[in-house]
Amino acid sequence: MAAAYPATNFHSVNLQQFADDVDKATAGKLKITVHAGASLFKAPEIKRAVQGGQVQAGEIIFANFQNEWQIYGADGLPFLADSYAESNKLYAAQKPLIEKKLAEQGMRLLYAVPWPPQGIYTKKPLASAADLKGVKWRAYSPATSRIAELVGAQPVTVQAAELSQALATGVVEATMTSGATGVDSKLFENLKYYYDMQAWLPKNGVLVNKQAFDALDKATQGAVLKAAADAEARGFAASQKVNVDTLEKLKAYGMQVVTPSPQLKADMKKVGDTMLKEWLDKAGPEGKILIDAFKKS
Ligand code: PCA
Repeated sequence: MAAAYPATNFHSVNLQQFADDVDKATAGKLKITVHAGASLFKAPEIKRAVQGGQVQAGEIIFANFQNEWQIYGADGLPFLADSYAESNKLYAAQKPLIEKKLAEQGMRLLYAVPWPPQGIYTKKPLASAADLKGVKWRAYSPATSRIAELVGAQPVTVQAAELSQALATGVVEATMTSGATGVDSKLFENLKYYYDMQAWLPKNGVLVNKQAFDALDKATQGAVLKAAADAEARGFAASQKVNVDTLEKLKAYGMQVVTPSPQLKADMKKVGDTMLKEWLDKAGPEGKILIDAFKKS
């Protein structure tokens, strides 16, 4: 099992628990070794590695793969689904499409868990989005790069495993991510402000190579699916708890955790509106069906 985030991150802890549950339920017949921290493959390489069978399973962040297929990026769009309840609804609408696409790609979705809501980390205070002009902005996905372009910042794509170093060396000076990654990557060492935008909740998905899964006997497959369903429910609850806890930790480390001004919020909402339009243009009829299903739910 290849994973991209540190072993102490709540997604990784949940994944380890999943592996332990499978071990127990199969009386040691199926052992899953979690390789966290992008130690096996870098975040953007994990999906292909699972598809090609270099590793039997892996955890990805769907939003990283928006350029491959727009539907993967739906949960990375600012202010489309910006609470846990909305995230759940969007997942329900996305899930059948993602399962079908992954099946075509020779994989199977085991479970998905949202990151906590995304906010903006900066060195200097932000009155409005104009204060982001020219700022070296760390992106982790096509959508977070696009946000930078729309506010006039300079996007640099850096995955979480390299974020601390990119900040320490001055390659980047702002980012948009969760409180969880803020704590994981000690963003308070280089940045001073966290604007709690609650803009979107990107999901991680745990995938298994279909051939590897099909090769398991029926009882083992059942144990994996049961442990996956448990991990999904456990992860959803953990994400909400981590959201509260990490914002408290950021404050304890001296970070200013700020409610965005109405102007900043309005500016970012406008960015979100533009991005949804662009996304719908690229996603075509499938995208419209997804958004309609989500809005109706
Ligand atoms: N942390 C990951 C993705 C979303 C999040 O909250 C990151 O910053 O790379």
